[in-house]
Amino acid sequence: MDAGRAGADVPRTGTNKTLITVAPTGAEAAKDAVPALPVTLDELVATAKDCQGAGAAVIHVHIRDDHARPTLDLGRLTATVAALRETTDLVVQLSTGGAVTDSFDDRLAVLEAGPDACSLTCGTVNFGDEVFANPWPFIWRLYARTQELGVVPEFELFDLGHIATLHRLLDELGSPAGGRVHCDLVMGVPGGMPGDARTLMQAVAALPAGATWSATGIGRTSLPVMLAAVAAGGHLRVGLEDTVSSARGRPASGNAELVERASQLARLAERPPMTAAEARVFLGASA
Ligand code: KMH
Ligand code: ZN
Repeated sequence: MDAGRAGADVPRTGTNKTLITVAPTGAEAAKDAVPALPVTLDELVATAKDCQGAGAAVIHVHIRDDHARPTLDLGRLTATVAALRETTDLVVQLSTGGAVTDSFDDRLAVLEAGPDACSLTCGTVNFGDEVFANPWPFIWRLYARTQELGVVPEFELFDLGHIATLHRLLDELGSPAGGRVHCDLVMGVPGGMPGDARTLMQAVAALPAGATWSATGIGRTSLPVMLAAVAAGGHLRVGLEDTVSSARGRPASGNAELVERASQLARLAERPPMTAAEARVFLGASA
């Protein structure tokens, strides 16, 4: 693992702009509890347009069925990719994580919906009272399939051990589709790495040389992780998948509010939000 490491002082921004990803829905929050959650295709498209207007360049997509329950139905996923492409310029990143109850085969089949990009979690992690399972053989198959199909993976890292697995994956299978290694540090999951500045810097220091990275903090860790990521020159993921409030005790009005706040911080740091077209170049996703 040491061979691919670069020191914490190596800048990994890759640009003087900030990539903002919105994760608008997730698989965990219930529509009853979070009315602003986009669960229908119309709601998702409206959210996507608003979030692009607020500064997002990538959308991380989970979808729901007619009862607002998480689903990996391939027909719905394919229609969702098409609708988002028609109505926005956003890089469409489908979740291959799904819900903790989804099978490996269904999660692998997500790639057949033809997205620009996908999430690819690099290890198993306790997930509150559940387990988010990502054993090595599944990670290997999923990554190999992204290479075959030309889908750009974003490596989701919930724990420091996941970074060791990312090194092993790149060593064994080589570069991702698009040629860029972009990671997302998912911090503050109960069971994963804590969402604080010290842990963020340790994780960044362990990334493969040349990798770029975003960070997101779950729940109350959202703000500390966002502030630390901006300070360290990283990129941002925000949205109701990760946090449903904009301040203690104040539910977010919607995803666009969370994206707008991230955009303001990025501008304050003089690394304004990337456009979707810039994000495609940055991530190696085709136009
Ligand atoms: N819903 C979590 C179990 C991903 O999208 O790739 C997994 C998740 C990660 O959200
Ligand atoms: Zn997700």
